[in-house]
Amino acid sequence: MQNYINGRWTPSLSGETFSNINPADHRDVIGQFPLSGANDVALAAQAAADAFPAWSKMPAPKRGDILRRAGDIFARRMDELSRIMTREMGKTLTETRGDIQEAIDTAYYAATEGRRLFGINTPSELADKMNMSFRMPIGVCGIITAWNFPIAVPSWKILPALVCGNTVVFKPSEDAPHSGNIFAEILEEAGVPAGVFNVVHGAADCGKAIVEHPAIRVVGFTGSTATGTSIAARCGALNKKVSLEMGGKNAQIVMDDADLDLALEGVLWGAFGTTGQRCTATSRLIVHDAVHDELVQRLLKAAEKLVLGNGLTNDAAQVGPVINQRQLDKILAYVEIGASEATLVLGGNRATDGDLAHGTFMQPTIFTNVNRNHRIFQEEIFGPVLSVTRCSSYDEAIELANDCAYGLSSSIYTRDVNRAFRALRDLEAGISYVNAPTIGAEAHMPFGGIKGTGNGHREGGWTAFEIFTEWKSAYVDFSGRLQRAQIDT
Ligand code: UN1
Repeated sequence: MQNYINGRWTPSLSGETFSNINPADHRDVIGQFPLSGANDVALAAQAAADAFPAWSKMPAPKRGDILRRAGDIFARRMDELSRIMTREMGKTLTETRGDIQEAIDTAYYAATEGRRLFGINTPSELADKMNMSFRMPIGVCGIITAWNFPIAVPSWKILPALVCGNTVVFKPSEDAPHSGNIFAEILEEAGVPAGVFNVVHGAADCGKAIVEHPAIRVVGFTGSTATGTSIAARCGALNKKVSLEMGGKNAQIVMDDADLDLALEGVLWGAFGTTGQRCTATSRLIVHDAVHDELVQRLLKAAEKLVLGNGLTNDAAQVGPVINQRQLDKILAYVEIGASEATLVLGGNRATDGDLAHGTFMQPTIFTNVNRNHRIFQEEIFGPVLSVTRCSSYDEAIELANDCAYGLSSSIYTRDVNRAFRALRDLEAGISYVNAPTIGAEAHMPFGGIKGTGNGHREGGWTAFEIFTEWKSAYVDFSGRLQRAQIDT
């Protein structure tokens, strides 16, 4: 398996590689991928810079037509690609199909945006003069993403960047490189010209080279807050535009008047779907005293029954593996911390029954009696670990939910319409749900968070186009004489 640079599949210049293994079965080696460095990034950035003039001058509706075809090809290759994705990152086939569907939605949205990309005209303050403003592409965009949504999250960045007329250097996660290559195959088949889209595989060094390369004008990053913050500092020094999607510690509030069946289904899906490995995953459950004991009891019963397994070989599997040993170790360390501060009521161990022993599986884990000072209440764990905290009023619930360094997603279960709208106003998060879990954002809505989660940008929907364009203000004076703004009024 190779890099994709200037329309050609090439190994890394150093010849070094890394292994991609199946997290559900570590005996299954998917392939060796190039461990690329700054020299490989330089080749890709040069190819992208060379491809920029022609691609940026192609009419946007034509670029949109190419992306529509990419959406069609993603749909055609759904079965095969979902299996490739499940094999390399572990979530179930139902979920990897959803991941691809999100890219299809994003492709079709970007395709139609090729015919919009609206500018704004305003009246001039002077006679016989016209003011207009329109979007311009920026140049080469460096895209660095995580492994948990190997197709959807890259699509949120790459497809808007391309339809706006930019070219791209993409570094997929080392834990999901195969999906990145399929992305390249699909864009090539759709008609994206050589050099417009490039894939460079590698680790932190490779990401750093993307951030540093002078031809790369925009950096789009999804990953940890620590890495994102250091990328932002570097981009600040280099005067690059940077869009960040980072950590979350998302809370689901359940009020005393909630539909408990619904709240239970919501938290099971939000906390243990994708093995809790979403930036939007529910990691805190804040429950009103009046329903706390009943909900917790029912939650324990239901979570205990969740079926862990390899999504490729076990159709009944609901919860896949944790991505790798490093992440499993981190989760287990948090379980130890949690056990010293709160009450462990479910799970807490690596799951090793039968075939599970071949992978990095983690039991769904629940803590109760968690308070706001506990580290498991405050810190992102990124695994199937849920903290339950009591509250005695709406105000306390909101205060608890907001007592957190992150601000991505949030949710409230209540039947009181006034309370629901108050929560939409009061929750400090980029995304809030009423009577739905914290996961499940749709491709045509702004996606992103406040506080430690982001840096003010939103992917998804119409807001993604703000990241990948600059505005041009244009003035046309058709008076035939010098008119001085602010002076000849
Ligand atoms: C992520 O975890 O980085 O809302 C993205 C959701 C998905 C996207 C998650 N549509 O959970």
